[in-house]
Amino acid sequence: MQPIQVYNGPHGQGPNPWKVVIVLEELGLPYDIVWIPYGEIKSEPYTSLNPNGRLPSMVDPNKSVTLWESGAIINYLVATYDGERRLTYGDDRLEDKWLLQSWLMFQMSAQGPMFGQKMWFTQLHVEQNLQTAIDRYGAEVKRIMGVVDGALGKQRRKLGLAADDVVWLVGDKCTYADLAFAPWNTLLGTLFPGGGLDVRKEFPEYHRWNANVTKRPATRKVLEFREECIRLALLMELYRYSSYVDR
Ligand SMILES: N[C@@H](CCC(=O)N[C@@H](CS)C(=O)NCC(=O)O)C(=O)O
Repeated sequence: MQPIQVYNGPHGQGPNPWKVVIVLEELGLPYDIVWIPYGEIKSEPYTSLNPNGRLPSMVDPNKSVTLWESGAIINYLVATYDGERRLTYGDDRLEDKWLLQSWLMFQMSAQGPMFGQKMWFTQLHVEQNLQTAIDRYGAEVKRIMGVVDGALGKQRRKLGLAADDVVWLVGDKCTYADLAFAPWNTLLGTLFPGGGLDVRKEFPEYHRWNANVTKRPATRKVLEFREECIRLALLMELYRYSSYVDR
C-alpha cells in the first residue's frame, strides 16, 4: 500500500490535520505528512485539493481519492480501511454506528469552531481584551465540555461502571468519535490564561476521558510528534530572527 498523504501547516499548531493523522496511526496505515506553508493554501495548486483553502486535505493514491474537511476524511478512512471495526461499529450495532456520526458532527460544528474562536479572541485578535467575545466563546467552550461531560456520566451509569473505569462516548470502546476531540483538547491549557477553567474539578468525566484517549500509544505518539514539530518550528523562527538581528 502506498502512503496516504495528509497536508498540514509547517508548525503543526493547527489541530484539525492531527485528527486525521491520529486515525491513520490508530489504524496502522502508512502515511506521509505534506508540509505546506500557510501562505500557499489560499491559491492554486492547493485549492484544487481543498476549495476552502484550509488544512487538512488528504490524497489517497491507492484509491485515487482526494478529500478535504477533517470529518469527511476520517469517515473515508474508517469506511475504507477499518474493516475490522477497530474504531467504529457495524450495522449489527446500528444506533451506536450512527451515534458516532452525531459526536463527530458535534466535534466538527461545536468543539472545533468554538475552541477556535476562544483561542482567537484570547490570543490572536488584533483588538486585545475584547471581553464580550472572550466571555461568549469561553461560555461556549464550557457549555460544550458540559455536554460531553454529562454524556460520559450517563454512559457510566448506563453501563454500570465504577468511578475509575474507562468510559467512552459511544458503546464500550474508543472510537474515531473519541479520537476526533483529542487535538483540540491540547489547547485547553491556553484557552483560559490566568485561570477560569479547572477541567478536573468542573468536568471530571471530561478530564478522565481525555486522559484515557491521550494515553493510547498511537494517539500519544501523534500528539508528542505534534509537540515536537511546534517546538522545532519555534526554534527555527528564533534562529531566523537571531540571524536577522546579527546582520
Ligand atoms: N472544518 C475544517 C477546518 C479547517 C481549518 O480551519 N484548518 C485550519 C488549521 S487547524 C487552517 O487551515 N487554518 C489556516 C487558515 O484558516 O487560513 C476541517 O476540520 O478540516
